[in-house]
Amino acid sequence: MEGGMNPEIPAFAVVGRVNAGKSATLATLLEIDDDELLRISATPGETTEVQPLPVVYDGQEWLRFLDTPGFQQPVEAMREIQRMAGSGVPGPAEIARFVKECRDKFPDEARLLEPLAAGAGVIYVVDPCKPLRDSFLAEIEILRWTGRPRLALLNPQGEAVPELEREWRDRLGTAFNLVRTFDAHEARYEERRRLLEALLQIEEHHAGHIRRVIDAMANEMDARREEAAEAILEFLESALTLRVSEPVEARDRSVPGRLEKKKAELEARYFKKLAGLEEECVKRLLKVYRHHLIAPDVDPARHSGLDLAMAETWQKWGLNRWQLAAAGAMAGGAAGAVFDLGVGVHSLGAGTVIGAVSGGTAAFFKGSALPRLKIRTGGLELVRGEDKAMVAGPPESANFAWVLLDSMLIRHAGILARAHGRRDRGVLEVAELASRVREFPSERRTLLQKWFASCLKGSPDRGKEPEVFAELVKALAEGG
Ligand SMILES: Nc1nc2c(ncn2[C@@H]2O[C@H](COP(=O)(O)OP(=O)(O)OP(=O)(O)O)[C@@H](O)[C@H]2O)c(=O)[nH]1
Ligand SMILES: [Mg+2]
Repeated sequence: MEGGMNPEIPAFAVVGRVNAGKSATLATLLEIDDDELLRISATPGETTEVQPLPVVYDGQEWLRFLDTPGFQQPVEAMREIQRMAGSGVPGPAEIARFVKECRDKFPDEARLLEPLAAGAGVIYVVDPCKPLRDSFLAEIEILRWTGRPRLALLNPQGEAVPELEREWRDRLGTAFNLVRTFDAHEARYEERRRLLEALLQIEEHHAGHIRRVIDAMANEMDARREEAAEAILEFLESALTLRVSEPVEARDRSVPGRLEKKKAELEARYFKKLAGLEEECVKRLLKVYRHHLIAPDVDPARHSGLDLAMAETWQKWGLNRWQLAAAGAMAGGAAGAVFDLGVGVHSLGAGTVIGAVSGGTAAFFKGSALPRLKIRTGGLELVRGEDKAMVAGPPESANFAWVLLDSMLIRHAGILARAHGRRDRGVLEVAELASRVREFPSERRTLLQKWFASCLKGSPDRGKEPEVFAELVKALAEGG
C-alpha cells in the first residue's frame, strides 16, 4: 500500500501550508475530538508523517483520508520540479520523480506529495484571511501538476476579508475542479455532508463508495437523534417523578424551627438530585454525538449571579404564560396553576447575561430564588414502618417541565453546533440560543402537557410514550 493507498478504496489527501488547518478540517469532517488520534496544534509543523484515516462502516473501509505534513518550502520545491521537466511542462511523472529523489532536501513536500503520486485526490486547505503570496501560488502550481482531482477548501481562521477571499477564489478557480468553504471550527453535519458531495463531483470514478459514506452518515445522524430523544424522555420522566423524603419525628414538631430546617435540607437534596439527573442526561447526549472534551459543566463558579437571573430564566425558556394557559387548558390541566411562575418575578435590566445556561437547569434552582417545592408533611406519607415522613416533590411552577425540556433541547442544539476540530476544553456555548418549546405546534404542546402531568403525578402515562418520543425526535430534527 504505497503512500497509505489501496487502489480499491478512494483516497483523498488533505494538503496545504503548515497550520492551514488540515488536521482540524479532518477532525471536524470525521468527528475526531481526540488529540491522541489526530493532533491539532498552533505549533506549525505539528503533523510530520502522512496519517491514514479510514472511514469504516459495517466493518468495511469505504473511503480513506490522509492527513499530511504541511508545505514548508513550496517555492524551492516548485523550482526543483520545473528543473526536472527541463523545457517541458511538469506533470505527474515529475511529481513521482520528485517524491522518489528529493526526500532528503524536501522531506515534507516529498511526504505530502507521495499519496498524490500514488493516486489520491487532493483536498487543498487554505486560510483565505491570509494574503495570496507567491509561496501559495507555488503550492497551487505543484498541485495542478499532480493531475489528480482537486478540491480547494477555504478555512477562514480569522475575520473574513472579502477582497482577499475573491482573490483566492479567482486563483484557485483556475487550478482546482471545485472551490468550497469549510470552516473547521464551525462546520456542522450539513457542511460535512456538502464536503463529501463535493468529492463526489470531482471523483466520479469512486462514486459508489463516496455515496455509501454519505448515506451511512445520514443514517447515523437519524439513529443518534433517536438515542438523544430517548435520553431526554428518560430524563424528563425521572426528573418529573423525582421525590425525596425525610422522616419526621415527634420532636421535629416540638422544637421550634426544626421542621423548617429539615424542609430546607430536603429542598437542597431534591435540587442536588435533580442536578445529578440532568448531568447524566447531558453526558449521554455528549456521548451520542462523540464529544469528549466538553464537560456537562457543574462548576459552581460559573453560576454566580444566577439567582438574580432566575426570573429571566423562567421568562426566557419554557412556555410563556399564554402558551402555558392554552396548553394547560387543552390538556385539561388546572388553569389556576398556570399563572404561578414559581418565583418572585423581579424585573431585571435588559441584556442581563445568563451565564449559566450551559451550566445546567440545576443552576436555575439555586439560592434564594429557588422555586417553591411541593412539600407535604405530617402523616401524609408513611416511610419505613411507623415513621412519619416529609416528602418533597417537583416545584409548583406550571412551567417546570417545559424549562427542563427546553434546557435539554438548547443543549442538544449546542452540541450539534460544536465542531470536533476544536480543541479547547470547555462548556457548550448555548447562551444565545432561543427557547425551542415556544415554537412547538399546539398539538405537540398539548400532548406533552398531558404526559408531563402524568409524570408529575408520579404515574407516567406509558401509552403516550411512543407519541412523546416521536415528537421529541421531530423537535430535535427541527433544532439541528
Ligand atoms: N479560528 C480558527 N482556528 C483554526 C481553524 N482551523 C484550524 N485552526 C487553528 O489553527 C491551528 C493549526 O491547526 P491544525 O489543524 O493543526 O493545522 P495543520 O494544517 O494540520 O498544521 P500542521 O500539521 O502543523 O501542518 C490550530 O491552533 C487550530 O486550532 C479554524 O477554522 N478557525
Ligand atoms: Mg496537521
